[in-house]
Amino acid sequence: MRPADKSKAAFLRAQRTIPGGVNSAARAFGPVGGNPPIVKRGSGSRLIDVDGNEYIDLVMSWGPLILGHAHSDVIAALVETAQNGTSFGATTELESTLAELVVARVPSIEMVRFTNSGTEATMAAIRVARGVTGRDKILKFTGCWHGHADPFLVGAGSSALSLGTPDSPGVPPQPTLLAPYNDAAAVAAIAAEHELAAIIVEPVAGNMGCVPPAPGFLEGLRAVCDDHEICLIFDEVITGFRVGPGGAQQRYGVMPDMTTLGKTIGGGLPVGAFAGTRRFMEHVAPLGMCISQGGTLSGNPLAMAAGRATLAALDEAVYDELEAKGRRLADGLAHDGITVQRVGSMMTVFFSDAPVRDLAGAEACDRERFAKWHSAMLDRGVYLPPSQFEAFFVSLAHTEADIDQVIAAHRHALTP
Ligand code: KE4
Repeated sequence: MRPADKSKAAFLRAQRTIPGGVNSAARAFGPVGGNPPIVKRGSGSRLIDVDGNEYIDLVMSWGPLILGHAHSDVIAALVETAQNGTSFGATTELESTLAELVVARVPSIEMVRFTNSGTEATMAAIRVARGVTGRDKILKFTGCWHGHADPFLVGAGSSALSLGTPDSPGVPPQPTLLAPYNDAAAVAAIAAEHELAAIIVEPVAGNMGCVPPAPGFLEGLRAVCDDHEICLIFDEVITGFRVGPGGAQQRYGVMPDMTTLGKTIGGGLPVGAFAGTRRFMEHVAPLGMCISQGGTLSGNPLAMAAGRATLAALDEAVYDELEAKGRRLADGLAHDGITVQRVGSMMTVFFSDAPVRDLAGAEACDRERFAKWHSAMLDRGVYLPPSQFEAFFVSLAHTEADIDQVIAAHRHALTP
């Protein structure tokens, strides 16, 4: 067993003043048991906890750290930028630089507004869709997570799902309709019956575990939105710049009306963005209909600098490397009784014999076996999300030796 006295003491300390000792419910170890390692620092593909234990990190801050922890380019950009001040509440050229990178690389995006989180981005995107269409109802998919704003805490995935409150207490009735992921026919039926402002979807689901879109699913959503003049929103907070240089919309060739981004575009700093065609974005305050959005630290220089440094390192060639590393890991994790589902460098080990194509499939997985596996992997120095309903990530910092070490730990963890 790895030493854990300092982590246990630090976790007890955190729980005295912070609910559950965590500042995000997704970090709670309830679904897997045991105490979470308390992190001291990260470097490359590694996390080191306060007891000095080292882990190969596959959470990577839940996706942002596609270059790895404390990448020299990101740190240098932060140090240089911070010396000029950390926030002004006024436009800087750093914002335009990152916005221009996003517009140049994500095919459907003509304009972008930065926020401080993915939650703020999806919240704002729905508001813009409602304002421009004049409709109230939205449709999301059971098991998808779009952050913790009220409209989305209905049939929600990620921490809401793993902690048993997919319909969170404290949320008044919402005009949010639900459909099973990968069921375009159900969406068409709902759209025929209800006047929808927007359909919001994770183009590759990550928050019920990694569930790729079935062939024709995204195309079906596009067709329904065209038929009924509904705003199609791709929530690419995870997939943006993760599953390809232009995100999932470029990988699958389906263009949304609006896109939300986060994680990778901030390189580990707090960030989000809602973006889309001018038809929608030219009504964001102070323009057009003046649909409200604000944020003290939105587009702040540090997040912009870290995001720019990250995207600057993501040329087309790195996606071949990420694909190869993702494939190597997924192939090595394959085993009887489990299903590994992957898109690029994001993936999930489902404790299920059958492929998972929606929430019902994810919920049918053996979560007790997942919990045992998670703990055994942690004991063997591999840090994974503490829930069956999450994706994990390979970064450019993960070496083939790291990947082979994870595979070896996995094989031992599965040995009865
Ligand atoms: P943030 O508010 O956490 O920056 O972004 C919310 C969000 C929006 N859309 C998608 C598709 C997301 O995956 C997320 C956040 N992802 C979770 C993990 N599944 C972040 C971890 C957490 O909540 O602590």
